[in-house]
Amino acid sequence: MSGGGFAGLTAATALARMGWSVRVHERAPELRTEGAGIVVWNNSLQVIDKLGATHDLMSRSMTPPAYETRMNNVIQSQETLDGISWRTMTRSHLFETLLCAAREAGVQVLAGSEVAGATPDGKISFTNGDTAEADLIIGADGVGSAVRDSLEIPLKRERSRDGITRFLVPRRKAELQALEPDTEWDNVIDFWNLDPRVLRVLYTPANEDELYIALMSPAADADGSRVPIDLDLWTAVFPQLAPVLADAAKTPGKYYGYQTTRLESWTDGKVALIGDAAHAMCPALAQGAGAAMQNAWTLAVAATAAGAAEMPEALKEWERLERPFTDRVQDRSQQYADTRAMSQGNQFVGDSIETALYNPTDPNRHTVK
Ligand code: FAD
Ligand code: 3HM
Repeated sequence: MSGGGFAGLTAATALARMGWSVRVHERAPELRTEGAGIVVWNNSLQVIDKLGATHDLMSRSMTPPAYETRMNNVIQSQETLDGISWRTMTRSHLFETLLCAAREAGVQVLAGSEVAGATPDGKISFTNGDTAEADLIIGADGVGSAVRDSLEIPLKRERSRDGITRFLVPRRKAELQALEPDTEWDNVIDFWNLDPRVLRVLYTPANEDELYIALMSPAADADGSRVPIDLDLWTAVFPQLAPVLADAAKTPGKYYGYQTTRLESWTDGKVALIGDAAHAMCPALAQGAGAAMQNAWTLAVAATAAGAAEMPEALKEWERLERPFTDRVQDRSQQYADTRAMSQGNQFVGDSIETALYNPTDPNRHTVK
């Protein structure tokens, strides 16, 4: 396995629990994740349950009462998302949960081990000159995947005009309540402003103590996309968030431009790609890591059912069956990024929630009902 992120740890744990001997090579010198908060939905919650990690995941995560959307601070919708399982948390909590599950399953995780590339016949090489062979090689090494690039799989990258800077800050619930007493500060609140200027704050409580805030602006807006953030600008537009914006201004932050990566193929011989290496997407529907975990699980099931000699065909069949679900959520997320239509509220309905509701662990999911 190349990469010990959400995709790599999930696939590794699933395979180890299905009887494989698994080694994860992670380039970073320490095992940890970057970023702030994350939302996970039924599709990945089902996988986490199969990995035996539900108890750990629940311990420092929450389901907010509603996903609220505001335009110029006027409430457009408060979606309670009844019937949909979803959970908010810090990224480090999700990562620690998956790492713990991997270790319990007997996965060997090597930090400071950088993969240089792989070949379709099952050879993997490392930047220190070492090589190894395996029945299955998985490229879960993120949007800049060395495994994918070494196979020279053609890809298309689409960029959007907007992007986001993410922060993890203290909740400061009492201070926020004092500023706006009628607000339910446990909700996710998606604060949009489109006119006269596109600036958005996505406010996501991650647990009792920690808050994830994501500040969106067009890349062309130099002041809006500046890091560290322009505190005067953001506080002028979102005065009700002043205490948490002040915390965000203390950390450097990194502006991330929305983008989608689509590959001609997710597999080549005994090599499969999952997660951002295969299908990075815009975050509007909060499904990048969810789709990564979904595909990690279904790949593990498909590979386990195949013998070593049938691996290339089994991987192709896995892609044929599973990829359309990911293609669709990539397209939808890209469309939301392009149209900014999440600002209208009431968007977690119909086709938009197909991926959130998907259960990749249901063996009958591809049979016509
Ligand atoms: P990564 O997390 O990038 O992990 C790849 C790993 O591979 C890293 O640890 C890296 O160090 C390692 N690596 C890289 N190269 C090598 C190499 N050559 N050798 C060995 N190791 C290597 N998703 C959600 O589901 N919900 C959300 O709410 C959500 N919000 C998001 C908000 C923003 C602003 C963004 C940008 C993304 C968001 N996502 C969300 C998407 C999610 O972060 C990604 O889809 C997810 O992290 C992908 O996981 P991954 O394991 O494929 O890749
Ligand atoms: C959870 C989440 N949802 C939407 C976005 C976005 O549109 O940038 C980011 C997120 O972390």
